[in-house]
Amino acid sequence: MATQTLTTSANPELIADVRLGLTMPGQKELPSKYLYDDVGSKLFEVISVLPEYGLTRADERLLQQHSEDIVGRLTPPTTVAELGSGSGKKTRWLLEALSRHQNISYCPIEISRTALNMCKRELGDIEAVRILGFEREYLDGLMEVAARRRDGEQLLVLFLGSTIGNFEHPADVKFLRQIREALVAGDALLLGTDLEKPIRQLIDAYDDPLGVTAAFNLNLLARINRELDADFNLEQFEHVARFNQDVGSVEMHIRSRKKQTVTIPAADLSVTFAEAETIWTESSHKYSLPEISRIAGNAGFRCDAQWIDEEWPFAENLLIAE
Ligand code: AVJ
Repeated sequence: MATQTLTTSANPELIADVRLGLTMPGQKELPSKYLYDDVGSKLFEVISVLPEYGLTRADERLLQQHSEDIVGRLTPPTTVAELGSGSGKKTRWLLEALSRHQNISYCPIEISRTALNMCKRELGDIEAVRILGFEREYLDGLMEVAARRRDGEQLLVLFLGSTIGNFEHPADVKFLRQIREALVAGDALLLGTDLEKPIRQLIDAYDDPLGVTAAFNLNLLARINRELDADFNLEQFEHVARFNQDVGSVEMHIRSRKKQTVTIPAADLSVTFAEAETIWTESSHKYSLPEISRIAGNAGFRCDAQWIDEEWPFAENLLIAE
């Protein structure tokens, strides 16, 4: 017989965001950051090796091929701060290139302790790199790293994997500006951005035939069941990926297969869904090259150099704070 474990200390921020998002008049929504609990993070790792999803491999290829070039444009001594440590795999190339020229500190900033530990294990063997993890929200962590900076030291902020694309415009510019405010002129931001590509290819990438992305998306409901004791019946919801032409983003939604009511006791909430009504769970923006220069400029950076993957259009952008 299945047993249910009730969580005694539910995350108050999750509760507040669930209440806000599921009682919105019109389009219901949930913040995409909640896709990444332990299950979701593992599912994303699987997504990143699917043949249909080329984004992560493009990011890794660019960093592997161009790390020396990228590092050559910096002005040492450099301290590296990474927003979202990920698995640490693609950061290795950069850290190895940097550490051929200098001793460096690497400060991964990550709200998940599991991810932080994984990254320390993955990168802990590189000589001349000192790892200092921050279990913080991105901007809080970045401000702390910036506060510890020594005179004459340059900060290199890594924001890879096109996570910037998950910020709905103009929130992307706002976030870049907040990064800029933590920096001083001459500091650098290496920003990974997924680029425009044919819609068919994008839909395959976000609605893969194995159903991994569907599981990744629906895990958000499973998580709310686990953590807030809700009773979402996952069989009565389905994953949807669509391209929103107006904004140039792939959107993930969760669609209710029928009219139904769900209760979420820890949020003291009961929510009714109409048949085919959706919860919007993520946008993933696909950038054009002029757009990248524009948002960088609006946030107080100039684009110093750009490396582009031809196989899966993706750009690494080296932005310098002005
Ligand atoms: C983590 C930002 C790279 O927007 O493509 C993958 C997450 N969502 N499949 C993206 C994601 C659905 C993702 N990034």
